[in-house]
Amino acid sequence: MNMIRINDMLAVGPQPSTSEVRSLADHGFAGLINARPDREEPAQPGNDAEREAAGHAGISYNFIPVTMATITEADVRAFQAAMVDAGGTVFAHCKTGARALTLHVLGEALDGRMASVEITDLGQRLGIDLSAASRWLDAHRQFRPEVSGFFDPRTRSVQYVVSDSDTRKCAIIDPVLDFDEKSGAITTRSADTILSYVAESGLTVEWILDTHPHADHFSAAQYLKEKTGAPTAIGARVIDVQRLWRGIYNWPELRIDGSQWDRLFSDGDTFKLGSIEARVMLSPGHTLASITYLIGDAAFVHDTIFMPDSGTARADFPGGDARTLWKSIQNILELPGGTRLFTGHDYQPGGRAPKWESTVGEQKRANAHLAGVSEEAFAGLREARDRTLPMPKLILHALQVNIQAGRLPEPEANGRRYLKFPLDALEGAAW
Ligand SMILES: N[C@@H](CCC(=O)N[C@@H](CS)C(=O)NCC(=O)O)C(=O)O
Ligand SMILES: [Fe+2]
Repeated sequence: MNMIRINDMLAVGPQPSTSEVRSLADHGFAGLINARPDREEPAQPGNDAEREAAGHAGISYNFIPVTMATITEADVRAFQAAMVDAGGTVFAHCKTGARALTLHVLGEALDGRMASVEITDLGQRLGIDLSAASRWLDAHRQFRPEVSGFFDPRTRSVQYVVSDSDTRKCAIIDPVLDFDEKSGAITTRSADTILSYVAESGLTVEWILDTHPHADHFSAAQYLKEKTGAPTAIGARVIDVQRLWRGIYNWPELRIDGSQWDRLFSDGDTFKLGSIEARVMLSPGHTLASITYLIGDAAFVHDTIFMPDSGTARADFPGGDARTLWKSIQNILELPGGTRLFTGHDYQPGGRAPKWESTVGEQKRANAHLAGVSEEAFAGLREARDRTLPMPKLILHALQVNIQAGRLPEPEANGRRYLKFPLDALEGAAW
């Protein structure tokens, strides 16, 4: 049989006959992958005949029909799963073997085991045209940013660095400025960890983004802007949040025009992260100003949806609303099923290790507050739960800093900075 051995686990080749499929086990194969759509040629045995012949030979069989122009990441992952499923050496074929090998090398590249140049070399060495794989990877990179999450155990916030591997440009999303409320001490440890990662990875910071004015921690946006020179941004409705909290803090001097940020994003606004297209979706409900950043296939949803076992964010802060949150979540769940969702907090239900990445598909299937739940039921559940939640311990500390883009209050004559709290201004006291 005509085949090319790629490694211990894989050989690829052109279309085998059904009798050749039957003999695969005798040649030491444990599985067959058919990557060829039916009816490409009249003489082709086709899926049913191959499945039957593989069954006869007692080897695993997987049908992953692809054309070079339409290979998706799901196809690549299915190919990897089929290799695991076989539990031994696999023969993968299409018409010539090129598509089968393309599926394999794309999986290797996605998992960081092969670089583009190694794919080209391999193709040349084997005389198989793998140029489609290189083109696929280029297009994929523009669609699929690298995302690193930095979990802050103190506030259980997740901060992100999202980067374009092509241009090495990155955005920092929702960075935390550390604050110890017991002593009033501030450090920049979390933000400095992010800066070290950025430097070690050879990245340039192009954006410092906040998804909303946080109620549980200080934003490190201003500190990072001073360190990197990159522009800061938040949702344009932050102006409404500023107006609301100017009243609560009795703070007439506060500018409520959003001018503390370099850019204010409205629903549907687009921008570039390196070569990757990014789009802003308005996602109010948790706060008036919440937005989702959709960067390639990665949506930074912050406090809308948490991990599926955690459900959703609360909607009872000033300006919050459960039904508005429901609508924002529905917009997010209308994104393609494979869209990666990166949440802003993980409260680690049951004490499990922190997690922050899911997909639209997983959330639709399994979110504890959403799967099989109507808007009515969600609003009831959310409002009932919110009545039981005490206010975040830093809400009064954090908002006065965060509605100023993470600027601390100006020092007084003695050089010290002071926060100011209203008494009896918020509901939700937990005695
Ligand atoms: N115990 C935390 C609560 C923080 C909190 O309320 N987090 C918001 C997001 S900013 C939330 O949605 N929490 C959901 C929940 O606690 O179930 C604190 O005091 O900081
Ligand atoms: Fe929040």
